[in-house]
This record gives sequence, structure tokens and C-alpha cells, in this order.
Amino acid sequence: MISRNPAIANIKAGYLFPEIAKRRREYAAAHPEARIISLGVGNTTEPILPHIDAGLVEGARRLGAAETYSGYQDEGLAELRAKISAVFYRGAFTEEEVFISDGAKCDIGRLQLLFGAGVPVAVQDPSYPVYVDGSVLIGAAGPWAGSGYGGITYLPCTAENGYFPDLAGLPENGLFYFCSPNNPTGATASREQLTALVREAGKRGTLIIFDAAYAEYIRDPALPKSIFEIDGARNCAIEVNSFSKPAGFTGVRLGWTVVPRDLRYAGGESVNADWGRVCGTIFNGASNIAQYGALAALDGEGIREMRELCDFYLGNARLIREALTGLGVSSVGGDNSPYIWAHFPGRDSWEVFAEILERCQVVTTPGSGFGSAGESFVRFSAFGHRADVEEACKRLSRL
Ligand code: PL4
Repeated sequence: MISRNPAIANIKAGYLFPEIAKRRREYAAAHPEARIISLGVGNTTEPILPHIDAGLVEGARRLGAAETYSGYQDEGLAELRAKISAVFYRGAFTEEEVFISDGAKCDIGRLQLLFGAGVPVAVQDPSYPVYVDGSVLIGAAGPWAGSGYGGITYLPCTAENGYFPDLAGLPENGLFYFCSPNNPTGATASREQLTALVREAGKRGTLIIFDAAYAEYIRDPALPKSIFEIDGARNCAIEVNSFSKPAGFTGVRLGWTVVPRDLRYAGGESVNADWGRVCGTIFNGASNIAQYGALAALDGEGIREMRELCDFYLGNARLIREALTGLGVSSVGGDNSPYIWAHFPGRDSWEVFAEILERCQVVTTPGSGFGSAGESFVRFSAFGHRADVEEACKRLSRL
């Protein structure tokens, strides 16, 4: 028989979100009368707004006419790459530096192919599980870590350090996954913090993979939406981003990754050229229809609609935070991000998750699922219909 990739034995048995879905199903099976409300997985619930939706319809229409039909578009529409650069980066990147993807998660998974198993990896603790699980799958962790394999370092982000890690932990000549606005804590890094991060990464030869999936939720104009707002980032950062959360494309699937031409490996080779090669080999391009939706999202009306959608979810976030505050539960996040990080001191996260499900029929996400520093927290997602969020907030008083 064929042998198993030993790295697979090192990932946690269940991926966090399917595990939560499983527990929800079990509860529902035991309590068929319960009307369960999910504030667990960060999954968009509101319809795509009309102008962006019309872009998707236009994309489908084009496929039905001989003059406009298109097949494979491995590299993505040039017009879309240029528009992403213009709208999100003030035109600072050429089309060749913007890679269209089928979502941020998918590119996070593929990016490590550039660096392999020998590179040390650091993550914020807590963090989006894909950074750790993806690193484990490529072989960066495991019994062999340290013998030619990189290993994973967890940098605590807690109330004590303002949810910003001690930069002394950045791995020399390694990778650091950084997410702002953060999933799960909702913390959004300041310009000073990102400047310090880029400076330290430059000194240590660390490459930052900056996950900006929630950038459009930033409402404080002083907070950077991109790592590339910081001088020097072009030499030490890759940014992944997505239309999932600002445009409701979680099911449509469209994202992008910026890999600056200035970015070099230790040997001087171009990271940008290699990323083009990797994508050309194992990725066949994003949906044509989705790309027309994204083009619509990036014109004046589309940008207004994305803001409206994010504002809606931020409104939900405000309600959840107010409800928690009313109960005396301390929380952070929710002001520039759709996640609220609620503290239940001394409690086990999964126990709190179970208690909220049992007493309120509300699904959350246990903080420890994002890393050990998330123990005693639960994450509330602000993605939900308004009436459901209001009802969930009422039910929280049963705690
Ligand atoms: C559940 C920091 C959510 N099945 O949709 P994408 O691939 O463009 O973006 C995914 C993504 C990327 N980066 C960050 C994210 O938080 C997410 C989505 N995270 C959550 O509840 O934490 C959805 C999770 C989904 C998944 O596994 O991603």
C-alpha cells in the first residue's frame, strides 16, 4: 500500500469550523425544537448588492455570446488587476504584481510552496487556523522539526500586549503570518505597530504574509488598510486579500495576492516570478463570472455598495458588543472588524461555547480553537441577519 504523507498525521484531527458545524448539528438533532442562531463561522449572510450583482450577471451573459465568450484566463483579467492596484494601492503596483485568486485562503495554502518545509514559521496566537494547518501540511512542524524543517513559533497576542506580538519572536529568515484587522481578536494594528513590524522583519530577513481580508471594515482613518502603506514593505511582504467579506463573495470565490517585484529570496531570485510559475502550474485562474463581479465592485457604485455592506455588519458588531457589555462581559474588536473577542476569565473556551449554545441556542467560536492564547475567550461573528443578531443579543441575557 502507498504510505501516508507523514505531515498529515501532524495536523489536528478536525479543522475548527467543520468541528463547530458538527457540534451544532449534534445539538440540533438532540433539540429539534431549538431555533439556533449562528454567530460562529464568519460567513456572509446578506445578498450581494445590485450593482455588484449586475456585474456577475454581465459576466455570465458574456459567456453566452460568441463575441464575448472567454475560456481559461489563468492570470486574471488585466483590467481587474489594474483596477485592484488603482483602488486599493493608489496604483503603486503593476498588473504583474497583482495575482487574481479564488480566495485568500486558497492562496495562503499555496504560498508556502514558495518556501518549503525548511523555513521557520511564526504566527500570531490566536490566529486564523489555516496559517498553522497549512504550515503543518507543508511539513514545517512535526517530530522532525529542527532537523532540516522549520518549526512553528506562536507569538501571543493578548490583552497584556494590546494584541500585538513581541517582535523579538520574528523568525530569522522565516515567514510571519500577520492578520489585521485580526481574526479572531478584531484588533487592528496601528501605523506605528506596522512600521515597527516592517522594520524588524527587514532586520531579521523575515517575510511577512499580511492577511488583509477584513481591511474594508476599517473605519478609523488613522489605521492602515494595507501593509504596503508602510515604507519598506515592498522588500519584505506579500499581501493576500479577498472580495469575500466586503462584497459577500464567500461563495462566489475571488481574491488577490500582491507579490512586489522588489521581493527577493536570499539567493537574489524573484519571488514574484516564482509565484507566477507556481500559480501557472497548480492554479487555473479564477471564475470569469466572479471577475466581472469584482470589476463592478471596484467602480464608484461598487465601492459604495461594499462600504454599505461592511457598515451593515459593523452595525451588528455594535449590537453584540453592547449586549456583552450590558452583561458585564468584557470584549474587544467589532469597531474596525466584524469579530468580537469576548473574555470569560478562568473558563474553558469550549465549555463557554457549549453553555452559550445550550442556554441561548447561539453558536459562537471557542477562542482556544485559534490557539492556546485564545483560551477563556469566545469569538462572536457579526455576520448574520439583523433580526437574528437582535434575537441572539436578547438571548445572551440568559447567561
Ligand atoms: C470558514 C483572516 C472565516 N470555510 O473567503 P476567502 O478564502 O477569501 O478568505 C478566507 C479567510 C482568509 N483570511 C482570514 C479569514 O478569517 C478568512 C475567513 N475566515 C472565519 O470564520 O474565520 C471563515 C472560516 C471557511 C474557512 O475555513 O476559511
